[in-house]
This record gives sequence, C-alpha cells and structure tokens, in this order.
Amino acid sequence: MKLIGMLDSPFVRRVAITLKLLGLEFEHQSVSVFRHWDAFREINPVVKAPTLIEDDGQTLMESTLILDYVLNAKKPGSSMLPAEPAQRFRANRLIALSLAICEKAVQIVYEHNLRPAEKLHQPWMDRVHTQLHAACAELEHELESEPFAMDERQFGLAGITVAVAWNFTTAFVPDAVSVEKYPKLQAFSAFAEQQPTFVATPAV
Ligand SMILES: N[C@@H](CCC(=O)N[C@@H](CS)C(=O)NCC(=O)O)C(=O)O
Repeated sequence: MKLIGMLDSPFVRRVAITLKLLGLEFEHQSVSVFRHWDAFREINPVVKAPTLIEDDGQTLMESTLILDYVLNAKKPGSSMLPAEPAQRFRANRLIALSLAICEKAVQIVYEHNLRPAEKLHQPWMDRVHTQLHAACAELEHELESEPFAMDERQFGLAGITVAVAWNFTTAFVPDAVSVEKYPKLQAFSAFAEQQPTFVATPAV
C-alpha cells in the first residue's frame, strides 16, 4: 500500500497519522500536486492528494474514503470511529468541521499563492473567512463541552483530524485565525503535536 502526497497537506497528514496509529505498513511518497505535476499525473491523472495506491495498482482519492476503505479492509473493529450511533454522529461532526477548516484554509492559500494579486476576489475571500471562523467556533464549542482523551492512541479519527486541521491552519494561514480566540483548539493541537506519531509525521 502506498500513500501519495505531501505531509504539508492536512488531508494527507491525517491519513498518514491514522495509518501509523493503526500499525499498518505503507510506503509514503512525497509527491507534490504542484511541483511534481507530471509525476503525480502518472500516478493519478486527477492529481489530488492524498492518493492511495493498493498493492494491485488500483488508486483511491479523498482522505475520508481512503480511511473508510482502510478501516473496513485492514482494521475492522478498530476504535478509530465509535460504533455507538450518538458517539459516531459526534465524531463525524467533528471530522466534518475539521475538514471544512482544512478546505477553507486551503482555499485561502490557493487564492493568495496561485492567483495574481490584482485578481484576488475579496468578496469570495470574505465568504471563505466567514465559513472558516464558523467552523472554528463550532469546534471550539464542541471541545469545551467534551474534551478529547489526552493520549494519541485514543484520539480516534476525530481527534486526529481536529489536531491536524488546527495545526495546518495556524501554520499556513496564521493571519486568518487568532489562537487566543480558540484556546481549546490551540491547547489540544499543541498537545497532539507533541505526541510520538505526530512528531514522526511532521507537516513541514
Ligand atoms: N476532500 C479532499 C481534499 C483533498 C485536497 O484538496 N488536496 C489538495 C492538497 S492539500 C489537492 O489535491 N490539491 C490539488 C488540486 O485540488 O488541484 C480530501 O479529503 O482528500
């Protein structure tokens, strides 16, 4: 099994950390969707990271679908996602909010890095920032009401994704979010980044 994509992508990183915490063997190839366009196209013509390559050569995109496949095919019964319906709903809600944060932060990065400055469309950026803050506020509220276990082996997919999303956002679009405004997110992410698997899977 191969995981393709750079660890500065929060989508790639959450898959890599999860595979490691599950104890699964995989080869990670740091191929960039921008700098290694041709090489990436040969692996996956759609050029999306993460891409998983199975041993039979089939490829799969979308971090959530990759994790769904891996959990079902390789680690059925793992505790990465709770089985109990209400707990599962909450875990999926936290994951969805975190993925929204990642998506909005990536849109800000792309708007500033890929688009010429004179073509930056401020109404679109305003909308993206509003969505980013809404997701951060919802997550902060969730962490206030129920914090994660302080052990990376018990974070589950939700904890991994929350931590990775916040780390990515504060590292790559630091002007977009104030860490003081979201103290629970900041504290949890800071703790997570000290855990062995997070340290062994650095974003930069
Ligand atoms: N929803 C996707 C998002 C993946 C994504 O947008 N990845 C970025 C890298 S951070 C990418 O492939 N960008 C290239 C592009 O969209 O053209 C997932 O969860 O895997």
